[in-house]
Amino acid sequence: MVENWDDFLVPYKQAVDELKVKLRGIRSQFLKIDGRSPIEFVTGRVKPVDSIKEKMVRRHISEDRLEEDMEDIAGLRIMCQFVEDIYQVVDLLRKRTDINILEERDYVHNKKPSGYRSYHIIFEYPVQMLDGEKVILAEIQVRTLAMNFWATVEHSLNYKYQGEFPDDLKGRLERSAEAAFHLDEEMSEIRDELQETKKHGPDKDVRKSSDENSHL
Ligand code: 0O2
Ligand code: 0O2
Repeated sequence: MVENWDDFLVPYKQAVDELKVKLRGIRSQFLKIDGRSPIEFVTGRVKPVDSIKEKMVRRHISEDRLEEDMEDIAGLRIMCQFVEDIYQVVDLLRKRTDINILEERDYVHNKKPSGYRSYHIIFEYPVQMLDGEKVILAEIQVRTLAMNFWATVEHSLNYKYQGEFPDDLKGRLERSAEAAFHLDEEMSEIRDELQETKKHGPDKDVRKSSDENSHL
């Protein structure tokens, strides 16, 4: 039984604070070395007690199984510019020795019926407490800015209307999610084409200058 929620949540808060620093550190390192980072920004939160209680009812989780069965009490989000960045970030996370990944859910290429897309990673994370180490479960959601835009708006509409959308509105929300994904695909294509142009640009210049030389 949870006697005091504030006390129960202390290691989760510690984990979220630590992981925000660590994940934002990846971005800083990339920017320093490369000038571009696959991580655009990072947010995190401890699930509010009301949401924990609501999810316990919805998922039939008893209070004494909370630590084992509720994976997202500590939740982080990593936002990326491009879909490809998501997989680069996931690869980086897989190599880390400070987290132990238990499960990966690829909702990027297997969207949920609502239209939701993101890559979820469930992992164990050790927190140093006064009375020793405590290993907690946590979740990282990795998504593009467009996926985040859709999920944030859909979540707030869902909250307001408690998920009871008429079917036609559900369909429109799903189509909006698809539109957001098309935007992601289009952005990736534009980036690829720009990179191609950049790659071949100097070649053209070389050809041009050698052509010019041949006239001399
Ligand atoms: P709401 O109503 O959910 O939007 P900082 O000072 O920047 O280090 P700060 O201000 O404490 O940190 O918060 P941060 O990390 O910038 O962002 C917190 C917000 O991130 C939360 O908003 C959540 O919306 C969102 N968030 C991050 N990770 C998760 C996650 O895994 N699951 C969920 N559901 N939300 C997440 P608020 O302010 O709590 O309110
Ligand atoms: P919050 O408020 O974001 O913390 P579930 O049974 O769906 O609750 P499950 O199967 O254990 O959860 O995990 P899943 O589906 O891998 O991930 C659940 C989390 O993903 C949700 O947390 C949301 O953050 C996000 N998510 C999943 N589906 C949707 C969706 O259709 N729309 C939006 N906006 N977010 C989604 P919570 O606990 O619902 O809440």
